[in-house]
Formats: sequence, C-alpha cells, structure tokens
Amino acid sequence: MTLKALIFDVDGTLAETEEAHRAAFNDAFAAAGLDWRWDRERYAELLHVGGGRERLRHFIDNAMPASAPQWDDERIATLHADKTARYQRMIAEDGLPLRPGVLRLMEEARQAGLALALATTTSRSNVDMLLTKSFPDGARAWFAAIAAGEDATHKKPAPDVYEVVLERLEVPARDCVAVEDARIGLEAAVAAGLPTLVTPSTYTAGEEFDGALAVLDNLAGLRLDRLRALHGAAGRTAPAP
Ligand code: XBP
Repeated sequence: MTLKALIFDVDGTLAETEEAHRAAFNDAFAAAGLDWRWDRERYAELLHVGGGRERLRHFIDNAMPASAPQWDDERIATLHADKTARYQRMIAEDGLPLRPGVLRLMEEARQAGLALALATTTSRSNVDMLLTKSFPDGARAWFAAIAAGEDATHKKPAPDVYEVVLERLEVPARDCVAVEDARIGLEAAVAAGLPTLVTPSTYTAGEEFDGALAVLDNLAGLRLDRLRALHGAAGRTAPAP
C-alpha cells in the first residue's frame, strides 16, 4: 500500500468554523422570532449529530417535543437556509484562518504528487465560501474530489460521504489517509476503510479517538515522511482485505 491521497474533513479540521456555525444558528433563531439559544455547552453535545438540518431536528425532537409537530422538514430547511446564508456572510466579511499546518501539509502533498480531497457533512456552498476566503486564489483546483452534505444520504458517523469521495478519487481506501477532528468523523472514515489521523478542534478536544492512526494537536509539525510512516505502519497491522 502506497499513500496516494489525503482526504480532509472541513469543519473543525481545516478551520475552527464551529463558532461561526453556532453564531449563525443563534442569529437565525432570533430572526425567526424563536427564543432558542445554543450556548457552547449545548452546541458541543449537538455536534454529535452531523449536519445542520439533522442537528435542528434532533434538538426540536428532544428539547421541545411538544412543538415538534409544527416543525416539518420544509420548515426546518427554511430555517437552516437562513442559517447557511448568515454563516456565509460571516465568513465572507470576517474571514477565518486555516488551522496551523493545514496549508503547509497540502502544499507538501501536492508537490509529492498526492491527490487532495474534501469530505464534509456541511453544504457545498459553505465549502466553496471557505475555499474562496481562507485559501490562496485558485485553491479549488487543488482538490481532485469534493463530497459535501448534498452528496450523502446519511451524514457522519455514516461512511457515505467518504465512500462518495473515494469513488470520485478512484483510489482504494487503504492508499489514502483521512484527516478528521471529531469522533463522529473518525467513525465515518474508519467505516469507509480509511486510515485516519485526528487533530481535535476546540469543540472535540475531550473526545475519545480509539482507532485513529495518531492524534495530534494540529498539523503544524507533521511532515509527509512522518505521515507516510504512520500510514505504512497501519497497513502492516491492518487485517488482510
Ligand atoms: C461538521 C458539521 C456541520 C456543521 C454545520 O461537518 O457537523 O454540520 O456543524 O453544517 P464536518 P451545516 O466536520 O463533516 O465538516 O449546517 O451546513 O449542515
């Protein structure tokens, strides 16, 4: 097995986006006249549900079951669309820095001829906004494959989005490394057969990451030769397919 591609999760892995997502949810609630407010503690729990619409559904069903019948999928989608617009305005206006080492590792991987890909439960337009605002010009072309929320029937921790990206990449899972920040993302990637490195984000730092190739604070010190060594070592201990 040879390392041929790196597949990055987006939210929390490329950048600390979740505070912007949380603020956008809260602003959308206020604009809709709802007295809901997600503080950091509640949002940390809600992050165990992948995908914004699914997160809203989970919150309504569990925190306010009496009003759940008033919230059909269409109404949730409308509220979520407003949240998405607000999130994108925040990124467009304020920008958001990439996490340490992300760009450097991507550049080293590209120079070495590895393919890059993105696999996320957030929507494609949010990914495009981050690529435009937080990456150098033209970075969209760096990615041989991108799979987003719209591409997956089931959100993380289901493996769907990773399976889609692997199909688009046309590289076997064993020849890739996924980079994730969260337990549900690790579960999704591992279920798709991917050796997975974890760089916990501010919201996921306390989670368990059993089954990860390695857990690093961030990607700042990670050189490609070290990543190749981790990947190779995982291959030697993996059960035969
Ligand atoms: C993280 C998520 C996302 C965002 C919200 O995605 O769970 O759902 O919190 O995104 P990932 P939307 O780590 O896979 O990038 O509201 O746009 O769904």
